[in-house]
Amino acid sequence: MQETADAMTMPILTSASGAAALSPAPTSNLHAARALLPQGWRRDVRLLLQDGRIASIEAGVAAQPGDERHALLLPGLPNLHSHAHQRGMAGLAERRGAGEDSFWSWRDAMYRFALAMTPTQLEAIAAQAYVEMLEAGFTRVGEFHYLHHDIDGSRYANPAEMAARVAAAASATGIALTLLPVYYAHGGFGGTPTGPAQRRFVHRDVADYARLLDASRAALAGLPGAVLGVAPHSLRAVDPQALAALVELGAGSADGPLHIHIAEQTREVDDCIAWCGAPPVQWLLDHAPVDARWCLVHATHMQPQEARRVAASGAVVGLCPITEANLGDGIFDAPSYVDAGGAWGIGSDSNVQIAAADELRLLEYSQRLAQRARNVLAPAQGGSSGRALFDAALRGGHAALQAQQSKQAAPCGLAVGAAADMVSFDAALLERIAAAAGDDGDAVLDAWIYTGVRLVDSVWVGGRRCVEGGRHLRRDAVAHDFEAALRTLGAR
Ligand code: NGQ
Ligand code: ZN
Repeated sequence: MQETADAMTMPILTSASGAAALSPAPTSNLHAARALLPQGWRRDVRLLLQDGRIASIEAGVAAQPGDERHALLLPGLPNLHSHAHQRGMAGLAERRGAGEDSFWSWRDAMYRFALAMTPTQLEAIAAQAYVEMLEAGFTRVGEFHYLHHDIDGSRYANPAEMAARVAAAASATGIALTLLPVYYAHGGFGGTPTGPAQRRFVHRDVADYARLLDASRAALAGLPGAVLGVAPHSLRAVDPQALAALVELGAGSADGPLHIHIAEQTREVDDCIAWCGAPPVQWLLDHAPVDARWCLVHATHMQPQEARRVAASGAVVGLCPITEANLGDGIFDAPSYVDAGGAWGIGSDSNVQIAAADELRLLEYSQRLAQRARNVLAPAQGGSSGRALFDAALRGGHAALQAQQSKQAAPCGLAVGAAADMVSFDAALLERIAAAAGDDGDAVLDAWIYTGVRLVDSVWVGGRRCVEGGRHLRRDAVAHDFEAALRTLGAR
C-alpha cells in the first residue's frame, strides 16, 4: 500500500486507552559535524527538513543561527521483523523443564503467554517494545502480527482490533510502522489442522483474511508513514492455494511487501522435504513469484543453490541473530549469500533483547565462530566490518519494509526526499572514541557495534524527535503501563 497521506491533513490517532500520538514539534534545520550520507561520511552537513522529509542536504557548510547542532548523524535502522507481544515474556522462557528444551517447547510457552493477552495489554507491551527499539536506533518496525482474535478464538467486532492496538502503540511512541497482518491456517505441512493453542491466529480462508487486511488499512489511517503488507506465516501454516491467493491479494490491494517465515528450524526443512520433496526455500522459489517485494525471514537453512537463487531474485533475507541464537535455530551461512550479492536486513523477532548494534555484532560473531576467521562480513577489498554490517542492514531493511512515495520506492538513508528517520550519537562519548581511533566515522560504527557503548543520543522519525539524551520522551509512562500489563497478565 502507498504511504498514508500527509500527516498534517490526518486526524490525530488516539489509542483505545486514550494515549495521544507522540507529536513533539518537528525539527526543521539541523547541522552535524559528521554525517553518514549514501556517498559516505561527510563533514559539516546541514539538513533542512520539511513535512517529515529531508528537503536538502549540503556538506562542508557552517551551521546557521537557529540550527540544531549534533556531533554525528546517521540514518535510523529498520527493524524488519518483530512480534511485539513476545516482549512481555522476555527472559521468562530460559528454564529447562524435564526433558529436552527446543524451539518447539519454547513455542508452546509462547502460545500460552499469547493466549491470555487482552488488547489493552498488547498495546502496553508493544509500546514498551517500540520505546526500546527507538532508544536502540531503530526507526521503523515490520510488525509480523498474528494475534488477531479474542482469547477464546471468537472474533472481535473489529477484525483489526489487535492490529489497531499495535498501530496505537506505534503512534504513541512515534516509531514508523510497516504492519504485516499474518495469514495462518494450518498446524503443519500438508494442511494439517491447527491446534487449540493457535485459535487466536487462524483465518478460515483468504477471503476471511482479506477483511482483516481492509480493517488493518483503516487502523493505519492517520498514522504518518504507515505501510501495509501481506504475510503468509510460513509454508507450515499456509497451503499452496492460499499462498497464491495471498500473493494476488498483495499485488492487488496492497502495494507493500510480502513477508514469510521460511527455513528456521532443521525439523521444518525435513518436514517440508517429507511433504513435497524439496526444502522450503526451493519450493517457494519454484512456486511463487519471489522478487524484491519479498522478505524471507529466517532463511537460516539453505543449500548453496537456494542461496544463489534468493540472491538473484532480489528478495531480502530477514535475519534475527539474537532470537535465532536464543531459539537454537542454527547459523545462517552469510558469506556465500553475500558473495552472491544477496540482500539482508535485521529484525528483533522475539524481542528477548532489543538492540540494533547487538544484532549486527552477533551476526558477525556467529560467522567468526563458524569460520574460525575475523571480520568475515567486511568488504572483500578491505575495510570496516561495522560499516559493512550497518550499510547492508540499512539497505536491506529499507527494501523489506518498503516505505513508498507515490508508488515509488522512497530514497534510502540520509538523502533528499527520504523520510527524516535519523539517529545522533553522544558527543562526549564520541570524543573518547576519537582519542583512541582518531576522526574516523567507520571506527565509530565499529565501537558502537563491537564494544556495546551506548552511543545513541537522539532519534527522529519523520523529523520528530522521540528520543533525547538516550531516553524516549515517554519512557516512564510507557514503562508504567507495561509493568501494569505484566502484573495483570501474571495474575491470570
Ligand atoms: C512466531 N516464531 O510466529 O512467533 C514463530 C513461532 C509459529 C519464530 N518462528 C510461531 N521464531 O511458528 O507458529
Ligand atoms: Zn517471526
